[in-house]
Amino acid sequence: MAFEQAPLPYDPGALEPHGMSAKTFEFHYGKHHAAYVANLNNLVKDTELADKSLEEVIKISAKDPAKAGIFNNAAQAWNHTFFWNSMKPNGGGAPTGDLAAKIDSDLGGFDKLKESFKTAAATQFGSGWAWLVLDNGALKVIKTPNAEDPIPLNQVPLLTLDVWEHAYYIDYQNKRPDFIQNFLDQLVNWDFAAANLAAA
Ligand code: MN3
Repeated sequence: MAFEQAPLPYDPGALEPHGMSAKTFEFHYGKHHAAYVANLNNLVKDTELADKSLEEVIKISAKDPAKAGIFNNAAQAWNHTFFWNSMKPNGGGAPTGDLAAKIDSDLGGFDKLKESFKTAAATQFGSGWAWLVLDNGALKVIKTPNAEDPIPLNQVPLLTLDVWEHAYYIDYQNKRPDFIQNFLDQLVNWDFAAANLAAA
């Protein structure tokens, strides 16, 4: 059974008033993300990986340098779906409830989390991702290069931001810090992170 690209959790124009254009979704979801899924299906066709879950494919291929192409496309297929869900129309604001309490105890408060996240996202040299994860029960902000994600590290991803240039070039050109700031101000979906924490 082939892997499928999950539908967007909102209309492709829904984030346009909040700093991410329909044009970006046309390319980022419609071309880049779609290509990772198509490439993955081509690479695992008629192999034992074709019937595994996407998470299993990521874990198995991460350990095998001969499967680097499969890892890159599987992880990018997963990461993008997770990224779309890390945003919502009228996002931003501050976390509440258990997530807010855990940010206070593990990371020293929401302002410190935002600074760490901005630094991780801005200092990932070249392509990659910034993440809020649960690592051995504690919240942590990390960055990963290229397709890499927290799944093979046995960390639980709670939230992510794509900092590949293709994620922001249409709307922000070279200004990655403005894209990161807008994500935190207008797009980030703390309810998604809270649900991931509750399920962990
Ligand atoms: Mn991307």
